[in-house]
Amino acid sequence: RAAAKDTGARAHGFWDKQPVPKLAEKPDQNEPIETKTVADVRATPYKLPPGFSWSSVDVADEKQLGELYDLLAKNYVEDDDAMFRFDYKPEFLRWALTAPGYYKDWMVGVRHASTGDLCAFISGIPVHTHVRGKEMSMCEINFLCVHKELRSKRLAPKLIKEVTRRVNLRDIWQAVYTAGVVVPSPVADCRYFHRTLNARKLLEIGFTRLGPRMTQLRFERLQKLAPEPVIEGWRPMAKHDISAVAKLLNAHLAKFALHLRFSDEEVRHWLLPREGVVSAYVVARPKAAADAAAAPEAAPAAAAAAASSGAGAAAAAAPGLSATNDKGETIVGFASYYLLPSTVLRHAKHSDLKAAYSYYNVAGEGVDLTRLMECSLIAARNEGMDVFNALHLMQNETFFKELKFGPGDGTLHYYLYNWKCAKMKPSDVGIVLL
Ligand code: NHW
Repeated sequence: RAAAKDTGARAHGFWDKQPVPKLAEKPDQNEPIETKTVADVRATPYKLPPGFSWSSVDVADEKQLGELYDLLAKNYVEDDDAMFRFDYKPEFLRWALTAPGYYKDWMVGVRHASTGDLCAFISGIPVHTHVRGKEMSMCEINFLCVHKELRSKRLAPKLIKEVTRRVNLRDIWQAVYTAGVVVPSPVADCRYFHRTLNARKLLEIGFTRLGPRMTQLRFERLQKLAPEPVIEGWRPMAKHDISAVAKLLNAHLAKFALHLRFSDEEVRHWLLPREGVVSAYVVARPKAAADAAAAPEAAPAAAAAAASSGAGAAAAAAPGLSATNDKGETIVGFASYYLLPSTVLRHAKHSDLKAAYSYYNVAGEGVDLTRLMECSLIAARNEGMDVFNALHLMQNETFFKELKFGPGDGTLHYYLYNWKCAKMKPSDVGIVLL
């Protein structure tokens, strides 16, 4: 909350010198802020304070993955009241960081020279990003973390400059990232919404409070969901759905001013279910039913046209999308969420909060987005999740009320590095970061 109130009045010793728009600016271009070549890039790493050394973290190595897990589990993001801290599990980190085509040297660690302990980290992975109709190879930045004992020593700017150098050496000049804090300058601001799945536990840990005149029993009843998903043809996504999901997803994402493009390999990596990490479902119509409905193929052209006209969420009314999978079924819907628990700090009874986060969802031909998301809520509840979180981006706002999501305290700001463009509405944003 405090961060969201930051209006930019304070000086930003580091960010003021970076190729990012100033907070007071209202850009209307769609272009890089600076243009350089690889020959302009410093060939050697930035100098660290004495006693520290750079160390690329090999996340394919169990021991190093464990070291990264420990650093983040104790020092990564907490809420404003320090009640919860993200607990990205090792398996999750491996998934998040071994993106197709990832580079080991974009996993930038800092170690204590004497003990070898990992004490700071930042990561980058390669992505194909579209910004207002322009496609670019970018770097997606995440997991910036400095050990609690080393805070406020300007180590974060060092990490950011070093990862920028390594990304630039691969001839990539733009990055996309999100943060709960305001620095120069967000391209969009999205709020978190929460849907209770385990009412009693959320009340016990203080995640949720009862409103006036609400009893726990009434609250529990209000949040009740059907025992099983309610859409016919809903089933876990399988390998034979990969190319159909890629078609459906890319056609859908083209509706948003800011989105990624996924290759089949990336869909396999990011969206095939991984137990305890990411869950994904499709709505599949059997071959015969699909023939009868004569569903058209995914229509990326129409969607792209809607995006370039800036139609944003209005494009939701475009003709329904569908794609045929490797078994001849027609895929008309797709839903996914990732599983990211938080540690409950200093609580006598509970040690973790099990949260599902809405990831990518497509309601295609004949599928209603609200019903699709209701199925996701039920699936997440059946997987033992306590809460289902979603940002108010893409078309998410359309189902919050009916499905009983409530607004949270947190705002997540979206950023582009070395890119100047007009600010976006949350409904223009089609990227979900982990
Ligand atoms: S956001 C999660 C960030 N991590 C956490 O909140 C974990 C807990 N906190 C910490 O570990 C998801 C530390 O407090 C951190 C700061 C490390 C956050 N984004 O070293 P100093 C991401 O990972 C600026 C951007 O003294 P510290 C995305 C701050 O404004 N800037 O602080 C990351 C100030 O600069 P200013 C942030 O507390 C995106 C300076 O750092 C920031 O010891 C990164 C202070 O440094 C944040 N979240 O350590 C940018 N937090 O100008 C990528 C603080 O205001 C850019 N700061 O004086 C693109 C790079 C690639 C480009 C490729 C072409």
